[in-house]
Amino acid sequence: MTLRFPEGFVWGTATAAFQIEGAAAEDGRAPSIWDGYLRERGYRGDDGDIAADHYHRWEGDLDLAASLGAPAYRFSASWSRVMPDGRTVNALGLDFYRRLVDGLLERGLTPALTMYHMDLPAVFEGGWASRETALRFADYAHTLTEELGDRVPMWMTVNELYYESWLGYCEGAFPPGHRDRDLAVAALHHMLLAHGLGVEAVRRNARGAEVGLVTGYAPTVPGSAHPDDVAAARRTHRHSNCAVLEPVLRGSYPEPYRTHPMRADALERVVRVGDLETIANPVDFIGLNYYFQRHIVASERTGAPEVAAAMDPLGDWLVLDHLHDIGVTEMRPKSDTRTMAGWKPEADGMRRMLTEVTDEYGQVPIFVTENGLPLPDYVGPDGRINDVERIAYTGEHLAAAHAAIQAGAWLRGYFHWSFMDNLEWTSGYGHRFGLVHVDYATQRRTPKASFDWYAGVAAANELPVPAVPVDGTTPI
Ligand code: IFM
Repeated sequence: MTLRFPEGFVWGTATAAFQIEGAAAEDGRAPSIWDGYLRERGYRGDDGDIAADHYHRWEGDLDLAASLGAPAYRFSASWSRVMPDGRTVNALGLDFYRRLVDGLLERGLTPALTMYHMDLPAVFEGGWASRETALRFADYAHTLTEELGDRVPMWMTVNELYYESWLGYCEGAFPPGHRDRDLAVAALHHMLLAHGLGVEAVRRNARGAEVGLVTGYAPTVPGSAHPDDVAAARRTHRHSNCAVLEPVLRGSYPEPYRTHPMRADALERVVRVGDLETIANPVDFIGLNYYFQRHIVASERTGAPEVAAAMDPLGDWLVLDHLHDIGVTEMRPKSDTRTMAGWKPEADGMRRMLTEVTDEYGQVPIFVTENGLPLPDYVGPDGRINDVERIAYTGEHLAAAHAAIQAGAWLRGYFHWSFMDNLEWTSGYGHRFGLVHVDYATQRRTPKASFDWYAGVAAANELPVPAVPVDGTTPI
């Protein structure tokens, strides 16, 4: 038995500039906020100075991508390379993306370009908390689309804006490392505004191209059947998943932002007349990144026996500042397995995500723009990387995506994260997500077993029977 995907389903892989390019100080690139942050607080001292050296090895990397046979290749441009001072175009930086786009087209690959993937130029005072950054993004988007609009058919404006704003400006877990809810709300709004301005640039300069944005989506699961936990999970869903989808698809913020006094006040200070219309500029698709579900309880119920019974006995509560003041606490649920990132693998969350979005927002065209598994991935004595766990994980998630299509979701394609091993932000180089292994000492590339498996799926447009059932029990 196989699971066949719809005709024209887009198979792809994804990467991002800062995570693979390296060449941090070359050809006029200026630092992004991640350069300094990792230097100060990074994992094992890993930084983006060399990364996978893709800036110099892009031709070989694209040859490998072409040999994979998944026709779409998602990558991002580095704003700090294209406009190092935030204002002036750096011809050498822009040239790199010209070469990359041409190289993709020459190899029969479809460029899917993310304008911004977390690596804000360090030069911007106030970062995304400042409206000026969104206005500068409009210039950057204009430059990219003016130069590449005739050759890039698929554009993504901004990646994972909810995580970047709340983790970077409230949780202090990403740069710029702030712990301030007002700043997080301002950052979220300005990133949404940047998205809307990016859509305008595509419409102006890249006629016929499609444009959307990429948002991280984590279905929420109540920690028990108690109505307070169910309500807390719903609140978290509206606060996180809908924080991006609702403004973009409906032109309004969801209720925790409109009704919670702190959020409503913070929004009132930054939203100007016309912003929501800009944010709701019609898009051609929504990109969703899926890695995990969030297990949620009402904060006052963390001591309830049924909640304690569902908890991972070794796990802590995840007391997140950005949810605490809406009465929500995230728990680590019991799980037989966990990914390196600490996430419980739950393939069914993929199906839930796609059906929830369809139920809540109608039949919007969706791409899964990221999904993948971090592993340590050792090279075996035979020189092979036999990443059977990644194959099982991806198979389960694709089966779940297929189930969502059968149930009516308009899923147009799937981009595996990632094409090649890369710098996993604060978790460093040890968390390998790639279909291609990178030996960072030699920069040697070796396709993993999952590369061949994914090539087969993409070529056939169908999935062999998943190796294990879709219940999240794969040993990781
Ligand atoms: O590596 C990241 C990527 O940059 C954004 N989405 C999640 C991935 C895995 O954590």
